[in-house]
Amino acid sequence: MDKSDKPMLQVLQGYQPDHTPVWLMRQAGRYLPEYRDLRAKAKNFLNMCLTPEWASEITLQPIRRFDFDAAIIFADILLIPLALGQGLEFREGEGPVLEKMADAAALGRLNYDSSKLQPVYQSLRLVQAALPKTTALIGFCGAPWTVACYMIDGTSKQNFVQATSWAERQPDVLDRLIAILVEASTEYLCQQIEAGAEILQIFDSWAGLLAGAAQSEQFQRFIIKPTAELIHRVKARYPHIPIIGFPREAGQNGYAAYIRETGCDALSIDQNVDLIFAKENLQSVKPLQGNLAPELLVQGGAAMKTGVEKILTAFGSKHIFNLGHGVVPQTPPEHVAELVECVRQWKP
Ligand code: 1CP
Repeated sequence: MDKSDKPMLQVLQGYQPDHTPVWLMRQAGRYLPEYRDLRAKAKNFLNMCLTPEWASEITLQPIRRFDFDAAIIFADILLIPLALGQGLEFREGEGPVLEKMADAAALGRLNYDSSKLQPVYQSLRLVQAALPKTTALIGFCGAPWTVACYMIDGTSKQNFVQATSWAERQPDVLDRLIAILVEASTEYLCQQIEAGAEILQIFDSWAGLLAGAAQSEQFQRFIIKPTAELIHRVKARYPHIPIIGFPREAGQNGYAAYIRETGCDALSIDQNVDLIFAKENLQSVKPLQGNLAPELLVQGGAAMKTGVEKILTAFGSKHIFNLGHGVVPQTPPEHVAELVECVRQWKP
């Protein structure tokens, strides 16, 4: 494949870029005053996701400010349940609330309506047309397991007791929901590529719920297998588009299985993963992304700098700098600027 002029793509294609690329999960959001201004005008979070002029503007805000190596389209993993016909509301100060799925009968009522997601594709087109030449555009979706968690429980408030109980007590019903999600997510990701996404990320934020030693069979069945299926289907149509997987808090065994068995092109790791373990057992297989603790970005100063340098020293090349999870709202924007500068200036 021809060498791209985007550092993000260079790493994912196996080339060595001039600098380690850097972007941050949740790089658009409430820590930015310009986001809060638009948010106040838009009132409703879903409106903001589904109005291409707003969503594209919000996607570009952190790029203008920090010159990240990648933009991630402003949307949400819960737009898939919305397109499947499930009620979804983002309540002020409370986060997302979905209409709960009471039982297997609720599965029969799901029906994917791709027209509901057209605004996301339009946002991608607007962003792609406005991005600097060396900035890559990331599309994304939630992993089937994580999206199923929200669909079954309705919120994250009860630690997804219902979803984990389905995994335990009615795995066949959960298989059916996950198959529906694999199908819808394949379409969603392929359409994002058509609209200009150059890289995809699959967020499995709640992979950790199935990461215990006693659940390794469930981890295979509800995380590895459906993710591999999703990646396989997208790659059958778009083999050249790299896919980053993020099975958050999967633990050493979980991450090791995921990087080998899902067909992902790179692995994003959370801040609890030991750097030596990651270098020896994961980065030896595929490029890694991560894994600064979001709290260190809030703290800033010497503590943050030390953390950044430890990660850069451990991983050298074959690495995309990022956090171990998303930017939190109380993060001072100046710390983000310092972080980017620190990564850009670093020399092995
Ligand atoms: O302004 C606000 O109050 C809204 C906060 C917000 C934002 C900025 C939500 C609600 N979603 C988003 C955007 C978003 N969500 C992006 C945009 C791009 C970027 O990273 O800059 C992405 C990639 C997501 C993905 C997402 N949504 C995940 C996976 C990543 C993660 O954080 O683990 C999850 C779990 C969600 C669900 C969701 N949406 C919003 C919230 C507050 C949550 C988490 C709710 C919960 O579990 O309680």
